[in-house]
Amino acid sequence: MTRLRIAVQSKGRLSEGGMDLLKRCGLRFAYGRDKLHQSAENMPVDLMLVRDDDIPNFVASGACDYGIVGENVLKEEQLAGRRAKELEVALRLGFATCTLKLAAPKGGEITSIQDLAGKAIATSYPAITDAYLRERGVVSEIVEMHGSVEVAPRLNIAAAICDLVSSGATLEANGLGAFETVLNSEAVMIRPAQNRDPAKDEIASILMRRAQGVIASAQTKYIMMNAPVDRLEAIKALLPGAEAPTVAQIAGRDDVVALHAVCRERVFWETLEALEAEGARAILVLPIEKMLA
Ligand code: PRT
Ligand code: ZN
Repeated sequence: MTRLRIAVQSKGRLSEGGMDLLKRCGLRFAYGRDKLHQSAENMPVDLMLVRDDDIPNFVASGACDYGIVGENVLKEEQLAGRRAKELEVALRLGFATCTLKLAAPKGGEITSIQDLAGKAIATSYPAITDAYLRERGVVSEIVEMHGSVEVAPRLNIAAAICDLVSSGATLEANGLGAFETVLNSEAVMIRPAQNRDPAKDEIASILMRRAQGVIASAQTKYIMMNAPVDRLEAIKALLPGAEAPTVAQIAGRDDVVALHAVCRERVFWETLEALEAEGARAILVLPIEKMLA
């Protein structure tokens, strides 16, 4: 029987998020994970656990059908002219978000990309960095490093760096300031753009439809409250990303109704306080576990 093979990072920032997403999509894996393979017990899906940098090539070569990888790695492989050019993004997964940024020592002479002309830039993403600068007419020397890129300026290996940033703590700790965003990235599901096996695509489409529900429900909340009838319109207007809330009678009351709504955007404390100020009471915000839109 046909089985879908997905490449997932074996350990690192993409592995936990990737495995978690697949499990939330209903895949169950047997205990006793072998080093390279894992098979779902309840769906025709196998995982291949590898280094993230190898994932585009594994999918492009047909060793795997789909893969979960950061857009930064996909783009690097595509620009470096390897087989990854024939890949496409099937679904954006909404985790492992980060930004590839150019940064240089704070208070130093480099504050914009023009200052990088003729200078050395350390990065793990040489193809992306080079293409970005060339498109802007800046010619620099790219120094390829794999790991601890942030120490390069201090060691005089390079004048600036181009590295991934999430919280910004690493740049801060190394006295570096970012001055240009090169790429925004998140985890994506990739596949070959052409010549896919329709039977495998069918399995993948079930999985991706579930994944869309998981991703959407992670940001979505169910909100319930008692609302004064005369403030109903003002209260509805405060609900973030809610479509047509449900309004229900409360037994024995004609001044207050029960209001239920699905909010497709984050619900902050400020929103709850604003609702309360409009007279809403007994406000509950509940997580949504699964959702089919
Ligand atoms: O062994 P393998 O090659 O599989 O793992 P890896 O070391 O290449 O990958 P890993 O697990 O570090 O990252 C995998 C993917 O996670 C990356 O390709 C990105 O798509 C994504 N990601 C998201 C990040 C970050 N956030 C991130 N902050 N990858 C790396 N970082 C590093 C960054 O390089 C820098 O050193 O974290 C540091 C900065 O973090 P802050 O929070 O201090 O800004
Ligand atoms: Zn890697």
